[in-house]
Amino acid sequence: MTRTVARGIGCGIGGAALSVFAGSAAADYQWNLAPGATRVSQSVYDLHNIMMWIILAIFAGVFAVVSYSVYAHRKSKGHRAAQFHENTTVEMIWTVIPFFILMLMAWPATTTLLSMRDSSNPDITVKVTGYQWKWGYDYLKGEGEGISFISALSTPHDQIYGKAPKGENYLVEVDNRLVVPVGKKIRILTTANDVIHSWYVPELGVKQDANPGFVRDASFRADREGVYRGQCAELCGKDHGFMPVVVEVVSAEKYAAWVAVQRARMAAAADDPNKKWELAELKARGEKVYAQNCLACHQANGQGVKGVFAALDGSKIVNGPKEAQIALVLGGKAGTAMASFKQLSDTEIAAVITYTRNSWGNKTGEAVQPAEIKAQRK
Ligand code: HEC
Ligand SMILES: [Cu+2]
Repeated sequence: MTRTVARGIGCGIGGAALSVFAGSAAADYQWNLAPGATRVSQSVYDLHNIMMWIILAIFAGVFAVVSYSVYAHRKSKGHRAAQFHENTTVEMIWTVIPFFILMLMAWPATTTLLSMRDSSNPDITVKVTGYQWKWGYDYLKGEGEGISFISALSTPHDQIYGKAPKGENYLVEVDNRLVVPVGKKIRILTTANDVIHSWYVPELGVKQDANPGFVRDASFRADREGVYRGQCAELCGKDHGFMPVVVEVVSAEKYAAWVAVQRARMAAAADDPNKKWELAELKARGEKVYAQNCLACHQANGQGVKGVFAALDGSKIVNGPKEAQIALVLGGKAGTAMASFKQLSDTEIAAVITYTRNSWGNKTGEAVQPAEIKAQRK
């Protein structure tokens, strides 16, 4: 499967026209939209091509008449401009013909739009949550129900900062892909935790905004197995370009196997909230939680970004009473980029707080236990 993202986003009318002339569209569809892997994305693609031909025909017709008129009735041949206005016949013609052309275009466009909006009778329902800057997937209904994970960019920092050559799927690769079975109707419920994001996979014909406080839906049924890549398509802050979407469409058997593996992984990872942890254990676990959830703003060295993201190294809150810090991480701080992290487990929050209280220059020597987080949850 070739990469689509640049194509999907970068396609302009000029590009599409070029590919129409290029003839072998399949070989050179760099310039065109992706035909995609669903019926909807195929009809979006066809729709686009039909419109291009109609536009080209109108362009050619109008341009031919104008060119002919300019040439055949030029002043040097002694032609004089006609002086008339309000010609009912002409006005009728130029109203009726465009009306029929518009009808001709509206019919397939409306059919496609209606099929895009139809998310009835899904086989599998997945809630997609946009976070600054990653995606959360919760399988709500259908085979795989209960599976839940976070999907974050996996492109190494060295590639991003130019210290290593860029890989094949630069900025469109993730640690955990959304895996779905081929030929099944997948309903996506989108929402967001902080700001507006948009879940966009051109080859699946889905682009759906994810709004905080609202749930929207979309659906797709992939006809072909493969890996389909997209990106967040709603400017959502500093790392907007770093929260790609990767969907892996697999056979029914592979999907069943994937579900089994996820179930086992989740069972193994389920932490006993009453377990008493050692400080070193918590810190090690917390470092991972920090890298996944906090590092983008507060930075690896805990210094944050001056004037934008508070420093945790030397912070009064991080070195003060732990209740206040727990409350902040659980509840976030209204009106700032510091969002609530209540979606993390008690153990994860305990670990990340312990990590921040015992890293860089912070030396409280205190471990925060999962039970303390649980007690403070409302
Ligand atoms: C999207 C950016 C962002 C992310 C991600 C983020 N924070 Fe924050 N955080 C902020 C901002 C901004 C503030 C300052 C809020 C204010 O104005 O008081 C802050 C403040 C804090 C403070 C208080 C610091 C002080 O002295 O005021 C703590 C503690 C903290 N964050 C912990 C965390 C932890 C733990 C995580 C990860 C689980 C995290 N933050 C993730 C943006 C972020
Ligand atoms: Cu986003």
